[in-house]
Amino acid sequence: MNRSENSKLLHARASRVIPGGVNSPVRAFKSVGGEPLYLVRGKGSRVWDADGNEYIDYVGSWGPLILGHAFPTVVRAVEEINRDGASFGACTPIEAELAEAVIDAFPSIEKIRFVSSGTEATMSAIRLARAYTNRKYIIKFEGCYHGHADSLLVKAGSGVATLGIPGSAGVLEEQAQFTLALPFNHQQAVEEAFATFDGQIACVIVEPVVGNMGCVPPRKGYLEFLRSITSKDGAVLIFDEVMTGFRVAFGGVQELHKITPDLTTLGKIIGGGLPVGAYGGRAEIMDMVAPLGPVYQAGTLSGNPLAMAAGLATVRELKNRPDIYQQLERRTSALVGEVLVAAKRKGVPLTANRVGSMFTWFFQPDKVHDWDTAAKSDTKAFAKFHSAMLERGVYLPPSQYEAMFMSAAHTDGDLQETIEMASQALGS
Ligand code: KE4
Repeated sequence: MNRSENSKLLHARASRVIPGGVNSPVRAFKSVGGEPLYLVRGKGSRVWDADGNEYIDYVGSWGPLILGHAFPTVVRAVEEINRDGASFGACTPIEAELAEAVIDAFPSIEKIRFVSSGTEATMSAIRLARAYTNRKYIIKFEGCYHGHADSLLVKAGSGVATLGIPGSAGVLEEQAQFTLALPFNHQQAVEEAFATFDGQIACVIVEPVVGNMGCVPPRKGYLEFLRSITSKDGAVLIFDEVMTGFRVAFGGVQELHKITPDLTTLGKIIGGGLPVGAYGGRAEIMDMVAPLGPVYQAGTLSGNPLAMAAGLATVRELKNRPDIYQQLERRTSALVGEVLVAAKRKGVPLTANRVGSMFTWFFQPDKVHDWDTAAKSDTKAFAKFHSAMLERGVYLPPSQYEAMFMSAAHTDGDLQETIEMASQALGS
């Protein structure tokens, strides 16, 4: 049994002064039960908690740490730039350096604006799309998460292509009604929405490979369909690559599928573990953003030197070591496949989706291709697996509906250990 006294004490203290003791809900372990971990150190593929327990980490801070924890080049870059001041709220040379490095990887991006979170990125991209098209309605997909902006915390209405309803307390019906929440991977629902709201849809925002209902790839032809129907109608196509950017490929999903979205949102890896988000795309659209144009968006710490340095060091490392992606592909494919074999041997219904080094094991017998199928998963079985793996020193995301991540720091030894622990956990 892992020791957890210190984590418990720390959580009691935090819970007195922070809602739920957490600064982001998923960290509270509500969907897997038990007490949240309090992590004190990470190095490479490993993290340690306040009780000294060591884990192989497959959360990786929810995606940013593709190089692993405390990657020396990233640590050094932040230390060095910090010595000259952490923030100025003024222009600094490093912002254009990171902008150029990101644009180099994403040809669809002609201009980019840095913000401090993925939420800010998607919220700004939606505002920009509405201004550019002078239209009100937006389309998002059930099971996709784009951060917590009001217009994106919206659930599907009663029928397909009906007005959205608030997905959170505090979101107004008046706001939700302009968001259509459609099933992912279903072309007909999108065709109906564009027919019903012909010429009124400002944008479609999509996680081109979904991470937030667990990993769910697009069906063959689906992204091409979204590109075609938005181009025909004059709606803006936004690829939310906050999670997939530099993750599934150096140039994200748009590189894998050779699709050019109008706008792209990024985050996570481009901050290398520090707070960075970004939105970018065609100059014709981006030039509408203040101070050039009428769309206002701002941020005290946007383009912050520390965050830019961490992101630039990370992106440059990935650029200089393209072998990383082949290595991640090989290792992640082996891990996901071996655990499926172990589950079959133990008679545990398990399927998986994987794109590159992001993946999810779904505790059910059927393939998952949208929210309705994802929601059939046995979350209790996942919770048991999660705690059995924690007991065995493997830290998985505390929710069936999250993607797991392999980093370049994970070794073949880590994989063998994880497969062995999973085999035991599935049998327990
Ligand atoms: P942030 O505001 O959390 O930086 O980014 C929001 C966001 C936008 N788009 C996508 C595709 C995302 O995955 C996210 C955030 N991802 C979650 C993990 N699934 C963040 C973890 C959390 O909420 O604590």
